[in-house]
Amino acid sequence: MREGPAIVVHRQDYAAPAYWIRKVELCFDLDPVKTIVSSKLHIERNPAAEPQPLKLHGEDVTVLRVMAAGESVSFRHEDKLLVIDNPPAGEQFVLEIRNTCSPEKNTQLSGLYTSGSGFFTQCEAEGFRRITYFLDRPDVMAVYTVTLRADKKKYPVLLSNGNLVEQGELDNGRHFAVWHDPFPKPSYLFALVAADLVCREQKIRTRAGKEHLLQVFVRRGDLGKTEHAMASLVASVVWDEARFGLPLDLERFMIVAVEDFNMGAMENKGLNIFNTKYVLASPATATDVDFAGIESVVGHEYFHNWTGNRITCRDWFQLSLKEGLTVFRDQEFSMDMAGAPSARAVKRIEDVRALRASQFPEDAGAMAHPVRPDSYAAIDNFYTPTVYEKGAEVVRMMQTLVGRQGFERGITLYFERHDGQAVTCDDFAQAIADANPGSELATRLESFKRWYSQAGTPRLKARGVYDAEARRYTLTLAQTALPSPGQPTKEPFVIPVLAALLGRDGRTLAAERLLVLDSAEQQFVFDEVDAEPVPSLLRGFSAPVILDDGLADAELLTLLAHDSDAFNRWEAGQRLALARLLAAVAETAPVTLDEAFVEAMRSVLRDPALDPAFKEMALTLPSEGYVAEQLATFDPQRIHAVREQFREQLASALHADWAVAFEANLVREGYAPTPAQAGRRALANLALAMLCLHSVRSGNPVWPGRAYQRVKDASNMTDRIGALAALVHSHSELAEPALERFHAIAGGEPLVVDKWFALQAQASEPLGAGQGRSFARAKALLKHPDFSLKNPNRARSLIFQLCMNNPAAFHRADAAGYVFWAERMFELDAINPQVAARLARVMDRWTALAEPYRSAAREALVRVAAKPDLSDDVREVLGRALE
Ligand code: TYR
Repeated sequence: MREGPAIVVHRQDYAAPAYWIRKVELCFDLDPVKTIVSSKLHIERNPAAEPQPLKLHGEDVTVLRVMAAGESVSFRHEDKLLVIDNPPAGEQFVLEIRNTCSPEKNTQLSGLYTSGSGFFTQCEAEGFRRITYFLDRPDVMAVYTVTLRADKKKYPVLLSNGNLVEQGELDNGRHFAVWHDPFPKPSYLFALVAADLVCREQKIRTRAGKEHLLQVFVRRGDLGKTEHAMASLVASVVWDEARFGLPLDLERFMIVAVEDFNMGAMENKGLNIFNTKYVLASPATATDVDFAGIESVVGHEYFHNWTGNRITCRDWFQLSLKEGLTVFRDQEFSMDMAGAPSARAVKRIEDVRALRASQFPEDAGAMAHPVRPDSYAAIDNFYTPTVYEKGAEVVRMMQTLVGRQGFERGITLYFERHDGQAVTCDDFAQAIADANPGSELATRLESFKRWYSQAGTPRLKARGVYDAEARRYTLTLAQTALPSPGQPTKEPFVIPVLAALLGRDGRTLAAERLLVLDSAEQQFVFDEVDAEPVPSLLRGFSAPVILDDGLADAELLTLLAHDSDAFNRWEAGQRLALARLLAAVAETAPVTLDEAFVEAMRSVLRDPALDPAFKEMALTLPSEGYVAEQLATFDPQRIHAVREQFREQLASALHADWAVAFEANLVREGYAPTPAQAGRRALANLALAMLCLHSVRSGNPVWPGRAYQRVKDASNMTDRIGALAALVHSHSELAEPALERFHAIAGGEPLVVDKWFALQAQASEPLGAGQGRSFARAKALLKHPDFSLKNPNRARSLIFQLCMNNPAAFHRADAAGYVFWAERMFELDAINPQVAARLARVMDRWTALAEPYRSAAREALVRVAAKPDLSDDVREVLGRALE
């Protein structure tokens, strides 16, 4: 924390480092109160740079001694830098530093910290400087040798990156281990672990015939929950080699689970460190969604070994180079693992739904930034849905433009050119284009790259005209992009539009083809079209845009019933629902669903040919957040009231069908987290929620009774929490006893207790009498003995769920939600600025709130922003919000 304005870093100011560090020898004497770090840095001048002082980054570390070329050297501190004005002459020299840090005091969880009784590190993006002084930037890559010393009894397991070269006993009950990582890496990929852990191991042979050791380390007692993580790791190794020809390059690959962690997981070379949430799973403790999350995060971190570690980022503005690409890869992996085409489609729908829920609002709010940002005050604020999920869409568009094989050729060329280097997003796009000369991408690469430089979600308008005589359909596509912070005007994007034409009866009139819009407006002609068609555009969500195709209800109903593209089929249903929600919110229509819509939903629910997972998604109304997103000014209470009333109507109109769906989708075979079983459980849970909703309104005790039984007796967590949610959201009298029961069954298991908090924080706010009950409950939970602000998972499960995922409980006319938020901001920022800055983001769209919310939100923002010693992280977010 610093007085005065934060330092803003600009992408254009990038300069290669004046010094390189080629080799690092690190030695740790681990102690929670005071750890001693000795480092020996083999430094080389960059001959291309002007002679200048050596400036090393450091934060919250205490220097004991600095020696250069074997002699003590004078140094000074300049802000957070350690400056050596006169480093030894010559091209190369050795610098030795001894310093201390305090892992126990490190509540930020960046750098070296303690969690439970162990030591763990998190160095991305700028955590290494919190361990020792260093050139802590990703383009400085070195070979590391690391010695760890610690008490043997307390910390029997000592791990770092690479290969174990030596271990042994020391005096006073201490022991040591020496690790060597042969691959040069940036400091953000360094990791160490010292703790009392146990591990699951497995050997795997890659195609070259080499054997590798895979290990998953967890706390004693958690070993039984590591099977799925290990299976996911094995699958990831196999998949990356099969799909992209990228084999495991290490003798040993380790995953370590830790309870206190700011994010999901971290790809440290050979030593991934994971939030327990993405490692530990058993049918009794984890839901189907958790199992799928583990598969995708294990995949994500493993795939980083090539896309991120072997080729890394030149600077942090290029973050999407590794994250966008690696999200794309983990999405493809999960799709391939899902197998059946319908299961792949379900995964795509989930990904798009997540993009729209988090990235679209970001792109429309105060923190909007390009996939490759131009400036930042705190880089931690840019681990965003834009860099990750929109970045993945940009990579996906490249694949669409060059084809799947062309994309694989592009990846091969990328590694031929850049393996071992720190590069830019431009380098990546260039390699994909160069491997595909003459392709739709290569011919317009410069304009395509606007996806990296321009923020905001483009709007795509599509209108078609059919000429019956000429049997010709002419489609006009036009794009516009709204201004975003610092970008008043935009150049046209290159938008790949996968399109097909359907007849009103559902037959195909024109097979799918790729249209590429690369100017403000263009026409595309379809010949030999037999009848007036219904266009199915942007199939599979082929570009991250907002589509306005002007289709009428009748046409959307055709797509919902017949489109061979499952994504557009789902989308048609969502559009029908959204139109009704928006009309009712604006009070241009009564809050009553029309027959046509209800019957369409009934057909979906009854259709034996549709996947249960698809049905569940098609029958779930667009979220309150997504509805708010469509409006220039929104009233969260009104949106909640309308959506709840629609849900009640669907619950009662389809009552008998829900009962059939519930019974028909009960899974009687043994639990497996497969897409097929998960889909059935999801639909059964939705059905149960609807049945409870209807029962509570109609005073019928049967379904709540069944739900309560399920909370007690379910054989897996998905069913148990599904039943609990059905009771809580329907405000059943059985909700309280069921919550108590659930807490008792949880038996203190942290990840299950998190779910218990999260569900209550998300509890639907009742309409009319009882309104405010959910907020009051969440607030009271702050005092629950199981609650802690220091553990990020726990803080997120209560506070973030309330502020982000329960709009009607949070946005209150009496401003109590905003007061709650402001208080938590103060508390959290003092503990963990990264987590606090994420909480600050709930206010991103405050300017779009209707009164009285808008003024009250502003007041809370101003109050927090006025605090003098805020972290740079929080100040940057609030500063942008109030700009
Ligand atoms: N690089 C990590 C990923 O796989 C994300 C991460 C970033 C983790 C910063 C921790 C952290 O502090 O996405």
